[in-house]
Amino acid sequence: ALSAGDEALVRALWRKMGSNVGVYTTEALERIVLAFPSTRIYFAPLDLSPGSMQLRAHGKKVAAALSVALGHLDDLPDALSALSDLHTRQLRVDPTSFQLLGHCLLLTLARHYPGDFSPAMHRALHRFLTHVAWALASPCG
Ligand code: ZNH
Repeated sequence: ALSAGDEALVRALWRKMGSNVGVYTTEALERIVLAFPSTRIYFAPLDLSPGSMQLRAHGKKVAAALSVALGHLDDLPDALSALSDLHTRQLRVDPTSFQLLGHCLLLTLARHYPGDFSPAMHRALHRFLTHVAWALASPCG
């Protein structure tokens, strides 16, 4: 699991973002499909133009899942089991794409919160996102 210090840093940034988590998650999605076009294949049914309603709606869902994950760091696989099923069995998202999304989210947050983005915050967020990706990418049951 994350260290208490890592968890505290992530929680502090989450509080600061408040209702903007979905805005930044959407920005990360806009970035992933532009910077890494190979990931577009997963999102084929969605309108991927910047600012699209579908992308924003999807960003909000991903943000909500990340917030749930933050509240369940001790039982992530359980808390995310339905989503893990979706990502492994149905969507078959490859591990690299999870890393790329994490990268895009880190970059987005660093741009919006430069003053908060110490190396320790970088590490804490990276660990958090790695844990979530791991829980989502491991088949359950
Ligand atoms: Zn994912 C979906 C989350 C990653 C792709 N997702 C989804 C959802 C959610 C999520 C919540 C919704 C579900 C329902 O509706 O039920 N994801 C998530 C998270 C993460 C992710 C948290 C991490 C961090 N994804 C991912 C990646 C990819 C994806 C990496 C690729 C690249 N997803 C996806 C898709 C979908 C999803 C494609 C479906 C969409 C639609 O709508 O169709």
